Amino acid sequence: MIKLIETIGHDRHAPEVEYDHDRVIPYRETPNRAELIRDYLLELGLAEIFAPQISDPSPSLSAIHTLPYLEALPRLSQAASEAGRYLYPYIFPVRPSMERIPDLPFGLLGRHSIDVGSPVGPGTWSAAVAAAQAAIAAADLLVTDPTCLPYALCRPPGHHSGRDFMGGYCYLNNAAAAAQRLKSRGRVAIIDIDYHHGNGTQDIFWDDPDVFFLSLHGDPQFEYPNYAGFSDERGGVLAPGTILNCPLPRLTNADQYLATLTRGLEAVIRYSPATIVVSLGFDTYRDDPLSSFALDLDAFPKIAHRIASLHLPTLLIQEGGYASDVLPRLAAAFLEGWGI
Ligand code: OKP
Ligand code: ZN
Repeated sequence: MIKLIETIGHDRHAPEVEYDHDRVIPYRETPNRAELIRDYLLELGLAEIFAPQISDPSPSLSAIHTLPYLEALPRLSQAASEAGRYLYPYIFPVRPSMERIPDLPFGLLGRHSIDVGSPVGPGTWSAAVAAAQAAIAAADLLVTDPTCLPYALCRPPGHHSGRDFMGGYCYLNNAAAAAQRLKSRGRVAIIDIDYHHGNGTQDIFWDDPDVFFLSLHGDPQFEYPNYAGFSDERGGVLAPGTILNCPLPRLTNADQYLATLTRGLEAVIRYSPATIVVSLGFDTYRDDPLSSFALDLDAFPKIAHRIASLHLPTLLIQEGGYASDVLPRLAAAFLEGWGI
């Protein structure tokens, strides 16, 4: 039985707008994403809610994020609460000559942001921590029962958040927190099937030989996050070959996607991990507002079935997926393909 783990209080993080170049548009990473998926899976009887014991996330978080970053986020939420609005970065101190951080509400924000897609509001820190806690609880559940399939409905998502940065709707890296927790059981492989490259996860485990990272995504030549996700990024000197990036072209269809996934999973098998973390995004769907792929609903059970065929203890971490009307059906199709 699939065990759904919700993010307690995720709706305290709900920015209203995001920037799309010269436009201000409604923020796409909305609270109802998680609610729609939960309601539909429960209605179909595909999953049951698991309410974990609340555990201290600090050991996992301080292993994957830097201390200055972990101190900056709650301070920024505090500053947002005093300002009574969401704070958006607009100055990025990318040069060494801009090291000094001004004592202003947004002073830390540009330093720890890669883009303008992760505004910080009064409830952002607590929601991000709760999402990481859900991911960590999923890992603990998997350790207790390696045959169950924990599914953490993390909100906000995490895979664009690196050791010391937020970006692309992400603040704390939920999948990395789960993987970090699972390392006590042996080598971990993270399989990132969100439409966007998991640059944050790659950043965190770049030099870690105990975590393998496989990502299939829109080619950074044309797609966010643009500055990472190329196939020649294979891991640092301490962990060469532990990253496998599979950038894919626009209009990638199910056959092309599944063929690439199969090759990627062969590399996962060669790595022989003890456990699997899936960064599960549904934005590969052809009608997703952020997607350029051509995957239809039928592709999702097949994707799930291939990953399930590894026959390894696995947990699921929710990342993206923005076609809210089909999102519940995409999640159900994925779980049905898993065959539980
Ligand atoms: C988060 B996840 C370009 C907007 C790009 C960033 C997308 C973040 C996706 N106009 N926005 O991987 O689903
Ligand atoms: Zn995505």
